[in-house]
Amino acid sequence: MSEEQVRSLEKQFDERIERDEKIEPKDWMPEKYRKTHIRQMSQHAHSEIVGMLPEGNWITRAPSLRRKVALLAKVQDEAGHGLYLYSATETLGISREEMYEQLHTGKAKYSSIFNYPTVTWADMGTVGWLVDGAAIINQVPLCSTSFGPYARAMVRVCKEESFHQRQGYEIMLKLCKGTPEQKDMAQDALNRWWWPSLMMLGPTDAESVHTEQSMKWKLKRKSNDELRQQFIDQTVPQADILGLSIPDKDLKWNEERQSYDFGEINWDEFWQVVKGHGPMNKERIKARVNAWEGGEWVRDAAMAYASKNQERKEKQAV
Ligand code: FAQ
Repeated sequence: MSEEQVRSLEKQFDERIERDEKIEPKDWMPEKYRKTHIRQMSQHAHSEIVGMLPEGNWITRAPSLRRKVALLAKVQDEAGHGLYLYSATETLGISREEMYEQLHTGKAKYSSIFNYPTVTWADMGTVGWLVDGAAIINQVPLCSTSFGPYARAMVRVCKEESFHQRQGYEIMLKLCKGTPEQKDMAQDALNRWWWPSLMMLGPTDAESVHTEQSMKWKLKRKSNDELRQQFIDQTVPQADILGLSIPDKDLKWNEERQSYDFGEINWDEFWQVVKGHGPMNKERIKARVNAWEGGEWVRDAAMAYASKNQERKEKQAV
């Protein structure tokens, strides 16, 4: 293809983005657009799958049958989100095996938040309340992202995340209305998860290398800092209802901005976690690699079954 033809295709592509048209897998797209989507969407899929681990840890220890059923359903939903997202990413020409390989070798990232341990039952409440709360704020704008399969997957994901957030908040409400020990447990969980939840929304806009281009392509519809502010403004009143205090001495309502001012985020901690040195990074990857290796016989059996079926069909057709 000549340079002139590429320029003309790029122009048509930019115009489609401008008109808010969805880009579909078989449409022409710039190579960078394809690669950026593979990066973000596969990282998103990995986050959902790795995100099952901190909560999976509590399924056998949930304090009642009702809690167990709800947690089990939530973790299953996360598996489903991962699978939609892997399928949507495959439409861009990368295989699932390649994506897994990138996760297992550390080439692809997944959300920093899942590298923290879930040490008490209150962590299940806090993960639902804060982590799913932040995930919804990040993902609702993705329902109108420019790449069709990603945008459509996000609609269902967001509905389910909303249930997840409410089940987490309900656990917190119950603990906060319980004994002083239960309330302390809830406060302790909030103290540990608050800052990592703010970090989850990504580096500051000044440090974010992808935001500018991703906003132009309408992959991202809001910047990391905008989402973080929205998350804080939404969550502080919820903490007030619970009677819990946000562990930030600089948190203050700003009348002029009609938003909360907040304290300095420890970005060194964030980058350490992103680079693989968080409290649970090694365990998380080990669990995924073990699941992949341990599942080899299942994949082999499924392939053998599929090829036997195919042979049978071919014989019947003769
Ligand atoms: N952790 O230039 P930016 C969930 C990386 S799903 C690790 O700002 P971008 C559901 C970033 O990749 C949670 N790395 O990047 C659930 C880039 O590195 P790269 C996941 C991070 O893409 C709930 C570099 O830093 N959600 O929670 C993080 O424009 C409960 C520079 O950053 C999504 O994936 C981080 N937190 O903005 C499941 C949503 N932040 O790739 C279970 C879709 C940034 O060049 C239980 N993704 N980095 O090597 C997004 O919206 C965006 O990708 C951002 C980052 C906002 C995460």
